Amino acid sequence: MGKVEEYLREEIEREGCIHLTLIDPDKLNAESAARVAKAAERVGSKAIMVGGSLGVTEGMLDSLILNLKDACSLPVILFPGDVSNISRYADAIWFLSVLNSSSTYHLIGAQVKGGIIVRKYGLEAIPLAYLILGEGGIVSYVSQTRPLPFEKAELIKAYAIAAELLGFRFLYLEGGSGSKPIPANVVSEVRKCINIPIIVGGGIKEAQIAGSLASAGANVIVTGNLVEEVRDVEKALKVIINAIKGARSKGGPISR
Ligand code: 1GP
Repeated sequence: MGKVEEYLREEIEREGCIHLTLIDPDKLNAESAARVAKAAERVGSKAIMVGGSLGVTEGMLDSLILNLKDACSLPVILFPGDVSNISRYADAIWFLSVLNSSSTYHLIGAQVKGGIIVRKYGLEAIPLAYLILGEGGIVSYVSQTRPLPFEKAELIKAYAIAAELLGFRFLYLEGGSGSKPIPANVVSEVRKCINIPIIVGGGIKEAQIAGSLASAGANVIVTGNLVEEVRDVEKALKVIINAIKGARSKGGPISR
């Protein structure tokens, strides 16, 4: 296990549920990204994820990440939409497979191409099962995924169990950037059947939603859109992070 994963697991064990900030290089330039990262660090977000579904090149990532690193000391984790989203300057990469995609490219093809680059750059890879639910958003179109409906909890649970049995070390329940957030009951159903940490993202902009997802068993809450939309990033993130910290019960037991 690499340093970044070790750090995330320690933070999760200590706090139950943590917050990560997502920056999409297609939406924020290097300067704004640095401003967001600085604010995120100040209010207790634990890492910066960088990536997007469309319009991201390695050159864009390189300059943005170098800027981020000057502005804050949080680890930078790549969240790749494709093979073009790999930068040697990141600290780690979510090495992900879109488990409910119907395209072999998004299940294993991109990983075959990207894995060689990850090795060449010496990046820490964190194996991540990525499941797209609900409306799915743009990511479901570009990854040729038929999102799993929220009301089909049995199906979502079956995918989650398969992810754990296949050896993935984290599960990402993705509602799609800017889409309807995943209902808390879906997270609590999944929590009951797996021990790997659960990451939840997509459309989370309200404190009450972040808090209820943390109470339902999410170990990581990701917000992206929010930091692109608000004027006062620090204030907006603080509200979300305070809600996570104040949640009734937080996260759930995770396997080490
Ligand atoms: C998107 O889950 C992330 O891949 C975050 O979603 O941009 O809607 O916060 P938002």
